[in-house]
Amino acid sequence: MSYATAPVENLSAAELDQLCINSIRTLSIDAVQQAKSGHPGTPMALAPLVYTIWNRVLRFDPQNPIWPNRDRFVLSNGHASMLLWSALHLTGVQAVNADYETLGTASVSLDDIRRFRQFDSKAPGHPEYHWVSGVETTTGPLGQGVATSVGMAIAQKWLANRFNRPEFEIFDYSIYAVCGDGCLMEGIASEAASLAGHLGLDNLCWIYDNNHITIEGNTRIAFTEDVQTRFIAYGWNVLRVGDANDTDRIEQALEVFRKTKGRPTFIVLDSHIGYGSPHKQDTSAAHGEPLGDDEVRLCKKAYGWPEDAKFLVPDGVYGHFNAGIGKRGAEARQKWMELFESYRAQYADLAVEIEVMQKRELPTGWDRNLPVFPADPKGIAGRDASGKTLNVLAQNIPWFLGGSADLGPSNKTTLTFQGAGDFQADSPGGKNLHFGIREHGMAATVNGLALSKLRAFGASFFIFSDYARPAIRLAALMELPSLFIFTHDAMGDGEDGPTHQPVEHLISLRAIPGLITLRPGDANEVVEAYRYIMQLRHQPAVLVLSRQALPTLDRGKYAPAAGVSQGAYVLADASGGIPEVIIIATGSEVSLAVEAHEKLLSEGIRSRVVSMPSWEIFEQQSRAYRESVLPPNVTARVAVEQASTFGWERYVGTSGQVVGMNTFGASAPLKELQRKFGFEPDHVVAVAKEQLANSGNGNR
Ligand SMILES: Cc1ncc(C[n+]2csc(CCOP(=O)(O)OP(=O)(O)O)c2C)c(N)n1
Ligand SMILES: [Mg+2]
Repeated sequence: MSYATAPVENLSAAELDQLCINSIRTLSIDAVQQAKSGHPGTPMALAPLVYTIWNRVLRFDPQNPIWPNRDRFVLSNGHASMLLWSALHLTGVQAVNADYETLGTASVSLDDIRRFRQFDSKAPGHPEYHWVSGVETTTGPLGQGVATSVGMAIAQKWLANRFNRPEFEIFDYSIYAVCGDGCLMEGIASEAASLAGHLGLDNLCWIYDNNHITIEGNTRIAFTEDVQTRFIAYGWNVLRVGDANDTDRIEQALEVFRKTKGRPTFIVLDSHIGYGSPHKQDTSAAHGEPLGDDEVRLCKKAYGWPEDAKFLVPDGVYGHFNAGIGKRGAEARQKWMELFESYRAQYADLAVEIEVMQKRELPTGWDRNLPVFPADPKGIAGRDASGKTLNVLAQNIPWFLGGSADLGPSNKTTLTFQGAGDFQADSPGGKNLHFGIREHGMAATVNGLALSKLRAFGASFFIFSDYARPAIRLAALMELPSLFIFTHDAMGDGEDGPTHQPVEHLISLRAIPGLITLRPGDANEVVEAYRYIMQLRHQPAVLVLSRQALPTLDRGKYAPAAGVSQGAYVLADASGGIPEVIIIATGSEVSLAVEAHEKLLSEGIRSRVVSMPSWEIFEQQSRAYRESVLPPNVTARVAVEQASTFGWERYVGTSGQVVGMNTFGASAPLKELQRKFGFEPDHVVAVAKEQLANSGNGNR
């Protein structure tokens, strides 16, 4: 009789291990076969690894997958998602809702696995944070998971520094991330690994599935570097386990990780993709397609599994996971809860802070002392107003921190108040992160911090948002309140020229669902933008700021900057009825629009200026409000934005005009560029008049 169908009491410990491992393998194989789509090979190879981490090592309570001090498990090679769905299912992880309540149902049921990759199944194609409880971060775009894990590791260090007290190790968790060749080929992983090595993040362990296979075949065609030496050079502790089936060796290596101080650990795990498949093992054929019915039977035979059984979880498997991770996790959490109660008795304020943070709420007084900028025609740069606001917020919100990709002095994101400090290996309480010139790694790291419930920002020049975009997109997909601050928003750095002048960036970020893009028009709009952003709990924001000084508008004369919270608002209007022409502007072009408006008024033309810092926020307003700002019957409209004209038809209509950019700009002093590209009051006035003449709905 096969061990797979034997009475559980007859099984040796080794057989029980094998039973669990092969359950992961066969569930993965069956799910992919049933879906006729997916990646069976890597789950077949890494089942022993996942089994070992989850059942022997991970401090994680399946009953409460959001317990703050849990170890984190990241599957960076997200195509191998069946590993995670199997683990979440077999360990009985419970579902949690958006209000952080456990629902009393399985996170991933066997039925979900049967419906792998189908609509509404909790076993989608790739791990999706926010959709499936127990997924720590969304992965699939290779490299993102490992990079995000660096943010999680920084967060643990920071949290430990802030909250741990003698006898109270409130935060002492570890982060495990599994990755493949693809992750390690991607640049983002190199950025993140370099940063992790520099910071000596000894709470971080990456396990590299060294199978020499990617989609096009053997890695000898494109990836022949010495990965181990590379990680040694980054300052990591590098270990190697020569056989992915050797669970004891894997466990030992993980033990070495936990004892290693002062550097992260990189475990090279030599594996065979499609392990057990007589015809597909060690080939790319095992990577991304179902094995086929015949091969499935042969694999099951090789595993000593009933060949015809499908989605079989033999007796004893659930129980064995329950006795392993279930028991260990429940005990660990129970102990922690008790610890936390005595912590609360001694450190009430800190305990409250932890609880507020876990719910993504803000501490009382978070917006006190926010600056108010007096009217000033010379004004102040968006980045400077931002720097002042950030420094207030970061004092009011202890867990609000961040940094720049080496442009802190230029982005004005450096936190300069007493005690802000730098985050380094020997100063893990610092609030200034130095990401180095690694925008992509930075953005993923910010996501890792946000996943750990910190409020975090990363900064660079707006032009380099492209370098961070995949992680910004993931922040939106994950519904994380990450903040990305980008300065030098348009042609303000004139002489730097086209390589430094963003054009298509605004519209391309506006195209990301769920992302809030804000381009405030003066210093007070910057403050209001922050006020809006800080209250976001499930949406990322991109804040786009000017390098150059912008006039601070007289809010006695014009509408209050609080209108920012509606995305767009009537900033300046004509008296005597509905406007004849509307000028819509964002950011540095708002004061230009106001100047043009004043000229039009002086000529007796009823113009209106709409400041529109955020399309997305405006779209969330009621139709009545939107139509009060942009009355449908006023068709003479001009949009002014130093960026691609693409998309503005949405607000100016097909008959409207856009004063914008259709080229990459040029290298010249800003004033000259403004003249050349038409960002001057007289030009805007001329375009407005043209609109009036053409629209036929003006009075003249
Ligand atoms: C950024 C990115 N580029 C390309 C892909 C498409 N893709 C998915 S898996 C894969 C091959 C990955 O190889 P490896 O990481 O070695 O995984 P293995 O086949 O060994 O499981 C590729 C190119 C992706 N998911 N993400
Ligand atoms: Mg591979």
